[in-house]
Amino acid sequence: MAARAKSQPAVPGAPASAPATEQEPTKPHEPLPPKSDQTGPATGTPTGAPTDTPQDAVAQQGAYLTTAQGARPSDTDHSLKAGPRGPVLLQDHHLREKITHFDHERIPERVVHARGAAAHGVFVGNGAAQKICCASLFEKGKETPVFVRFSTVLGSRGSADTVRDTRGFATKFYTDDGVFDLVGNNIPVFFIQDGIKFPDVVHAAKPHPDREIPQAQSAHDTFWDFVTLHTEATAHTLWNMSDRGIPRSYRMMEGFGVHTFRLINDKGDAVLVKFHWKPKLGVHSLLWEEAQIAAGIDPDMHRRDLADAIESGAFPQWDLGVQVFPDNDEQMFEGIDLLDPTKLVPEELAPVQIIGTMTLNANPTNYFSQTEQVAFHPGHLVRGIDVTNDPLLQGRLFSYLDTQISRLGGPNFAQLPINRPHAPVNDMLRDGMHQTAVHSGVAPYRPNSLDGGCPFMAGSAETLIEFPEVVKGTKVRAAAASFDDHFSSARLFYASLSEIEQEHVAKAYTFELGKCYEKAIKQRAIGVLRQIDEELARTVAAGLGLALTGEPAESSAVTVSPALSQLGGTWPCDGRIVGIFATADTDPGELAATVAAVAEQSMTPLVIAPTGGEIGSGATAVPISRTLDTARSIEFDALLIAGTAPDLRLGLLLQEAHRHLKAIAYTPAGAEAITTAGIDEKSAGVESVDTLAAGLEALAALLPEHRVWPRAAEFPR
Ligand code: HDD
Repeated sequence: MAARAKSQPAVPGAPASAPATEQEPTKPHEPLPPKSDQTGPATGTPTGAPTDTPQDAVAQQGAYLTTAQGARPSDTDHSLKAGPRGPVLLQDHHLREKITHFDHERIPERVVHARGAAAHGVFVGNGAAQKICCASLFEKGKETPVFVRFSTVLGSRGSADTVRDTRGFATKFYTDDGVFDLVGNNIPVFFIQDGIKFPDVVHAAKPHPDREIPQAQSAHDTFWDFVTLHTEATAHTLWNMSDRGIPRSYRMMEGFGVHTFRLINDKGDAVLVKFHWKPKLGVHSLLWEEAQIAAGIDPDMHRRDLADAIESGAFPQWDLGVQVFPDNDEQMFEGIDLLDPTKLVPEELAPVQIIGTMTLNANPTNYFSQTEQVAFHPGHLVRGIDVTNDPLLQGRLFSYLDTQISRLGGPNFAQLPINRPHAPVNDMLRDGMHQTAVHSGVAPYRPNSLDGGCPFMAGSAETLIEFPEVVKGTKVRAAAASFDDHFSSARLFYASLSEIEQEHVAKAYTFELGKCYEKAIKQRAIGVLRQIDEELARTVAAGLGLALTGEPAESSAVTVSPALSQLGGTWPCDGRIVGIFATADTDPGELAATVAAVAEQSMTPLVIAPTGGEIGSGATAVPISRTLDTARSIEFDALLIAGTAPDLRLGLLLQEAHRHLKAIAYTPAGAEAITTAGIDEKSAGVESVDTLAAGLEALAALLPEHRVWPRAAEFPR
């Protein structure tokens, strides 16, 4: 359907505005002289991306310390006093400026998704979406800069990365047509169906208001009270209890737009789509014990992993894909309501068609000005991409603009370097807190005759397309009847998991509910679990020592989507960490060659030894990266053991790695360490080798499957 003609009245009965040619006093021309913050030495790379950005020059000019006013103080370590032991003088402006600014350094953290890590990158369209969408970023070969922020949802800014939670996956595309934000999660369904319930679910999931505990956890009474009383949350809760809730790395997560969006082509034809990010490294997770250990040993695990991988040149990549559906009146597909964000459409029914690839290739140069100040909004759309009536999405369209005003201190946050569009900006927004642009002209309204008519309205071939959907209905606070189906999506996901993934789900429910105090809540949860799977409910009830209460599911019919399981494939090992345990007896030449060989395979070698320093001496010396004081199993994807040490921590390292199903190889010099740790040398994925080179070969053969899954059978269930 074509977009509404420009001269057509927006409100029925209102007079049509005059055609553009009559309205403008002059013909469109180049805009008035650009705002001082849009060109010239003050802006450079608008996002402050790590190039030779003159933005940095503005931040730090000259070699000498100055006050904020540019004067050079003589000393910054002592306040001005009446004598060295006397009182501090009120006239010390340098002191007051320094302390006052420090007192105001913090801004409110995000009300959700407070803890995050981000990276710059580029998106390249492959042209496959051009028939259905006129957005320039999807054109074949078109390169669009991006900034991506990954996050946990519940924890505050200083919380641990590896908690069980949903992960945010928000992408800002700086397109030629303006900014497009795809603000998604690593889970394709959501807890609630309507934005009006967002404050409720967040209040329930955040720490209890009396003691403010637990931090960054869903394992507490109010969360489980909410999700068992609001059974629309069943599918999202199940995804959180699955391995998806504890990713191995931000680089190894899928991303989902969750809602159904509308894409429109140049002819005005529309289709409905769901966006998917597919990681080239596959989808991998931690084990729960690893996640817990990491929260203590390395709470920055995911942040560090992302930054280290990018710094070492192992640039993470994702394909962007869409599932495409006809835009008909029902907005249903194979019985699945496309406006219900608690539902997913199996890829087997609607394949994900790849429309481009994103590479993250640069770390932020400043956490605050980029990762913290970035402001996403699902309503930041460009020509060719529009929203649908999903009531959750509609609520979000209000919330994100609003939150930035309190978080970033006013309405001018789009002028912050990381938020600036790369497209020219000529809005009629003026003044306000933190206004940094120096606008020219006198007539920020239109039409006007004083600024030569500028800014002009672009022609319909260039403007945003607000799809002219026919809307009618009775004003009502209600949801569609199809929104009453709260369990089919959860059943589908659970049935699609492999046996070991299902075991992890049962253990996660048992752990989380085991942390609740109220028996009635746990008992209610068992009733909800019966609606997903009878055996799952039985296992969790047994683990909690509860009766199998509630009713069995009315229907046991379930479809299966193999694409939802994480297991069964092989993936590239870029950025994987191989720990090599060596001692003073290890041959430095052989060790150096192995370290180099690991790096050549785009993996990260870390040499572990009983104490710090180097193995060998002189030019061939190999630096030691970790000692038995600083090494812990969670950091390594695989271990190569080339020595032993009379130290219990070496045993602990090996036992944990073994229990966590990590690939292990050992040379004859490492055999004693394996035996001392009590590891059966016949255990799956524990390889005895003659040389370090052979050990690396053995590990490289095991790592593409992420873990040695068959070893799980060796442990008691
Ligand atoms: Fe949201 C942040 C993702 C529903 C209100 N959300 C936020 C971020 C992500 C998501 C990734 C962090 C962005 C960043 O890194 O800065 N949110 C989602 C997804 C949702 C969703 C995938 C459902 C499909 N959110 C949602 C609803 C509301 C909000 C229904 C309110 C009605 N979300 C917010 C917020 C935040 C936010 C309060 C906090 C900080 C911010 O926006 O910038 O406005």
